[in-house]
Order: sequence, then structure tokens, then C-alpha cells
Amino acid sequence: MSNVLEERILQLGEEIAALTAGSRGEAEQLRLKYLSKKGLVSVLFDEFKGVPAPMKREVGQLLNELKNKAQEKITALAAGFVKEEAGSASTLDLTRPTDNFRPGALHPLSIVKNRIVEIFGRLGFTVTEGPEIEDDWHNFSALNFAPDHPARDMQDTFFIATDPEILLRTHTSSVQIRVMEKTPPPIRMIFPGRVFRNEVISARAHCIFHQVEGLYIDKNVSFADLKQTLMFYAQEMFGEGTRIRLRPSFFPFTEPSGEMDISCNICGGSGCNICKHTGWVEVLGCGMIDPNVLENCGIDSKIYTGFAFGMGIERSAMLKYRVRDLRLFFENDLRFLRQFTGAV
Ligand code: 2NL
Repeated sequence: MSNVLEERILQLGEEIAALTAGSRGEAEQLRLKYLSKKGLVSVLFDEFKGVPAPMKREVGQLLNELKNKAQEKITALAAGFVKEEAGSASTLDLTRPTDNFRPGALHPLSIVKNRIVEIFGRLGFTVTEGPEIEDDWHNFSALNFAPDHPARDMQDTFFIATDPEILLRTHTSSVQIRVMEKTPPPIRMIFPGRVFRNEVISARAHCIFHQVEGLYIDKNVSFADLKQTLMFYAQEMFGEGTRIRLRPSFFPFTEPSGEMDISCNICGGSGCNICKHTGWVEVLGCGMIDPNVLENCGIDSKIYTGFAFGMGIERSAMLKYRVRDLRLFFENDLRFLRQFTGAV
């Protein structure tokens, strides 16, 4: 009797080893057929009870092996389908619409910068950028700053503690110096970028701000060219009816120097708190490049002249969008930034 049982155990073992399944459902059917309470393997366990004691050890071992192999085999057959189904395209609906998403907005400073770049681009100005960490020469000395100029003070400029020659640029003029040192005129470029000054942070000042400076160097460039260029810029940026005025000023790197006001586009010139009831708001500084600066960069000031200008992007953005506190540009509060969705 036990020899017959042994024979049947081995046969069933061969049968199970050769099993295949075409789906998960088929694998489940096999599990029921062989391993359920009334399955073919379980039936052999029932018969095992009648095996004579001396043979129980040997037959029991065979039977346990059969059960383990059957479980392994059928589990493996089912597992193949789990993987395949999870990975197959049939469970993914590729035609389903995506979740709604809210389009982002350009930062107002980017909008204004892009607009400035675009306006000067139409006049043939190209864009150049440069390093934010500078040396004394490119930020100060080449720009004709006197050795004791107050801007060189630690109170105003962020120096690197270990080396007084290295600092965070206080204007993008340092990039213009780099260009002039290696580019023979004509040069017609604008220079957008982030600049750093050691200011107490308030509604009107920040230790980081953004600038666009411009440079035009060629033979016979005059103050009239400067005026006409900036007039064009003001009207494109702030509206066709905008008027400009130039007031004398001083910068170490330009001579003569001026500050440009535009007619107040908020009150139209009649007087409001933005223009402090003068009808005019300052938007930029400018001037004819000091011959010393040209010579410092290896450009012959007897042959070439040029004009330069610089403006704060925050200031222009505050005027354009009537933002009353400069700090809003740096806090990245979404309630502020979302108001610029679709703005131009
Ligand atoms: C301002 C005034 C200005 C310049 C920047 C410049 C650069 C070189 C040579 C000469 Cl390399 N000038 N830049 C000139 C005049 C004014 O900026 O108020 N900026 C916010």
C-alpha cells in the first residue's frame, strides 16, 4: 500500500512540475485543484494516515516535499501574472485627461527686465551677463572711483572677509569693464543682473536688487544720441505720452552725468504722492563715459566716445505696477506673485 502511495506522490510531483497557466485565473484554478482542502495533494495526506508506522518517516518526507514544491510552483505561476498586469499598458488609461494645473507667472522683476531687453534690442543692443563676485579693479578702480570713495567702505559694500580685493558687485558696470577690456568698439550692449549693497532693508531699500545698465561706444557718439535713445526707451516703457527731463548729477565714471525723470504716469503730472507732487519721477542715471574709464580699458578716448546709463529694475517695476513696498519682490509670497499671471 505504501509503495503505491509513494508511486502516486512521485507521479503527482512530475505532473505539478510540468504545470503551466495562461492567466492569473488559471493559476488560481490550479491552486484549488491541487492545494485546497479537497485538492489532490490534500487527498494524499488523508491516505498517509493509513501508512504503517515503520514507513511513515520516509513517505511523510516525500509528501511534505510534494506539498512545498506544489505551493512554490503555483505561487510562482500566479506571481508572473501580477507583475505583468501591473506593468502592462492595459491597466493604464492613457486617454484620461490630466489633473487641472494652474499656470505660473513670471516674476514682476523678470517681466520688467524682459521688456527692457526687448526695447533696447530693437535699437540693436545685445545682452551680456557677468560674475556677481568681483574684484576691486572691475567694480571700482577701472570705473574711476577715487581710492577713498565712500562706496568702497565696508559700510556700503559686501567684501569677502579673507580678501579685501574680492567683493559682491555693487553695480553691473563691472561687466561693462570686462567687455570693454576685450572688445574693440563699436559696442552696443545692455547688462542686466543682480547687485548687492549693504543697506538696511526697508520699503525703499534692500541689500539685493536688480539693475540694467547700458553702453554705447563708437566714433562720434554724442549727448544727443544719449538723449534720443533714453527718450525712445521712456516712451516705449511708460507710454507714448511720456515726457523726459535730464538733471545734472555726478558719477565717478561719467562726465557729464545726469539723472533722468519721466513725467509721472500716475497723476499725469498734476501731482501725487508717487511723484511727491512734483509731476516727475526719477527712473535712471546716465552720462558720457569718462575718458579715464575708456583709457583704463585700453580704448582710445581721442577716437571713441560713448554714453552709459543704469537703472534699478525694482524701481521701474514699482512704478509700472504701483508696488508700494520693495520687500514684496523678495518674499516670494504667492498672493503677491499670482497677481502677475498673464501680466505684460
Ligand atoms: C544709476 C546710475 C549709471 C552708468 C551707470 C557706466 C558704466 C560704465 C561706464 C560708465 Cl562701464 N557708466 N554706467 C553710468 C551712469 C549711471 O547708473 O542710478 N543706476 C541705478
